[in-house]
Amino acid sequence: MSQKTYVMIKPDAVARGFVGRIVQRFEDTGLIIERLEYGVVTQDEAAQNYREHEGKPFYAGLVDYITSGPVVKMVLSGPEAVAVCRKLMGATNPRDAAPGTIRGDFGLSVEANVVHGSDSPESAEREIAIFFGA
Ligand code: IDP
Ligand code: MG
Repeated sequence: MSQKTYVMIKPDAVARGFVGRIVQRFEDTGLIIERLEYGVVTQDEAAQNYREHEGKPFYAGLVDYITSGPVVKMVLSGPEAVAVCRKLMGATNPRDAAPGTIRGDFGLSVEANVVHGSDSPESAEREIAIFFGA
């Protein structure tokens, strides 16, 4: 059954020139890129996207970082899209992410970890609405 997920190439990866290579890896999965947009995340969008982390010590830094420069926002669809993208991204901390995963290959630190991807179909629906509207 087809599923949608929200993926975002974070500011560090856009600034370092990895957009093409990262988009390629998502395309290589066979998932369909339904939406793709370059832009800057607003404070409000960042707060909505990361509301589950509000109150954590890294929250302020996370919002500052995700709004610090342009990102690439995508909606991908296909079978098990959420899990397929999470697996391709690798562990949250690039130091723990396997080689061959996007974070394992391009990540610098847990803060600058290259990509965001929805963690469930429910999160995906919510995040797609935040960044692309209902
Ligand atoms: P995820 O991006 O793999 O789903 P989450 O736990 O949802 O990971 O955290 C959201 C983002 O917050 C991470 O991608 C990472 O950039 C940042 N983050 C998570 N844990 C830490 C931490 O302990 N210190 C600093 N930043 C963190
Ligand atoms: Mg998460």
